[in-house]
Amino acid sequence: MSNSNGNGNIDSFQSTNNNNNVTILDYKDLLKIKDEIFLKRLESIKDFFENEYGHEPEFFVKVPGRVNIIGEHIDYCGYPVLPMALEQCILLAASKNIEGFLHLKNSDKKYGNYKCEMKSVRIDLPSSGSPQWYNYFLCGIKGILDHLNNVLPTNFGMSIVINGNVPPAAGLSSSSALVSAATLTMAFIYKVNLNKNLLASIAAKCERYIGTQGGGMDQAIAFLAKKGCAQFIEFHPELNATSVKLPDNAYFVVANSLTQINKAATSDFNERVIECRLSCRILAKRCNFNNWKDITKFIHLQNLLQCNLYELEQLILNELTKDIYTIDDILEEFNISENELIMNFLTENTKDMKMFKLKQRALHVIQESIRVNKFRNLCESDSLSIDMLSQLMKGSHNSLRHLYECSHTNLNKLVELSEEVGVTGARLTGAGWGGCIVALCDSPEQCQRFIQELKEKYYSQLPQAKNKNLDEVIFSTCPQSGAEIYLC
Ligand code: ADP
Ligand code: NG1
Repeated sequence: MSNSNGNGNIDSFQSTNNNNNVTILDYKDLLKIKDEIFLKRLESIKDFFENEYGHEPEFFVKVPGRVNIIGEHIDYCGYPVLPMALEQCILLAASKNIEGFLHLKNSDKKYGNYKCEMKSVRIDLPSSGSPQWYNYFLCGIKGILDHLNNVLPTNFGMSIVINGNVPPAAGLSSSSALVSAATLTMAFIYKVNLNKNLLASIAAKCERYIGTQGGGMDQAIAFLAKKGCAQFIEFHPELNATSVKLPDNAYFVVANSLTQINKAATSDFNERVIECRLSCRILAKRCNFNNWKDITKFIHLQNLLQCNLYELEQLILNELTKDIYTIDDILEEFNISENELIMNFLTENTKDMKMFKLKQRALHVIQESIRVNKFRNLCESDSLSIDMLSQLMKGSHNSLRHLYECSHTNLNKLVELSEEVGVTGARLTGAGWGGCIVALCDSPEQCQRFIQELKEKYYSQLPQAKNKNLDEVIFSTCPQSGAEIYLC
């Protein structure tokens, strides 16, 4: 059982890549540094690729999923978050082709083949339900095409095989791992600068083609993760990741509630983003900023006000007094027409919103940001205890449950069971409304006991858990490295 720094499984390899570019390794070097399971997985993708396309791939791309330790639903408000990369990742094998086609094949048959001309890549989203899986890949392609102003060499195509083991739609960022893998593959083939910050920003922007207004945490950790450390990721004034060493006696467990939720299939995620933007604009207007319409992120407002998070919290309590804001309240507040509200303030899938819980959402964002700062400071202090970190994680879950209303009965059940068996630091991770919790244990023994208890008390009662390999559903984890390229 590895602790939060991954000790016990440290590989001696040190990347020679000392700039901020994605690491590129020779396939043969991997034999020295990766474990057998990983190498077997690569071999089988290579075989699959050769069977499908009749030749070897030119390179592989690896992009990890992530678990967010603390700092939920605040990245799109501009505030820092604290995730770490998982071992579970998207792996793909790729080569150029000269027919000008994009061929996508997935080793998991539930994701059917896809083919299109590279010059006519289009993301067609359904009017309801989840997007087709390949659209996430197309987002990455469009991201690089946008970056290159759509200049594409003629007869340029790509043949790809994808293999992923990040549990999908579970808050562990399988979608961003896929989008980021596509972005990196395109960037590598097109000889775009492989700067990690640049690629993370492109991937964050282009994933919004899928319809959700994410904040960039997932793509940032996908590229900027470092083995052995969590990352404190800031988005302002620019994207920046600082390694945070987690305590030696911290052991993180991820437990999947097995309630799946595809963010792009419902309006819940975007509704929260909209509520945050509206709260921010109301506060900006009340503080007499003429450009209030453009002030949509709390961090921007905070910088303009030159205040601290506690002062911003007080401003919210003073100004956003209603529990529920109606459309009429918003129109009156901004002195705009309903048409302008729909056109300029709402998104396609939030245009029918009738009620807005502005105070609750704003309070969550500011209080969660305070918790992130406390968590990071504790990790760097001598007076740290696992209990103090646990209290912050518990506070985060309660806020997500009651103020942000993005939890789920099964997530709450997992958190309550955790507490019952003595693990107080447990919270939903990722977007919520289903998916996983992350829990903090203080020893390998507690970790093992905890996993066992949840197997008995939660999974044994859950119909969805039947016939599942529970080791993939509940597991301990420690920080892994970010995106890499392996040359064949
Ligand atoms: P998450 O929280 O995991 O990012 P999302 O709902 O945003 O969840 O995205 C999940 C979607 O990403 C899946 O429904 C599927 O379309 C796509 N996806 C994830 N993993 C894979 C994979 N291995 N192969 C193909 N598509 C995948
Ligand atoms: P996941 O858990 O991958 O659905 C989403 C957003 C993040 C962040 C979290 C909540 C995307 C791609 N990801 O993550 O940016 O806002 O929710 O903290 O939209």
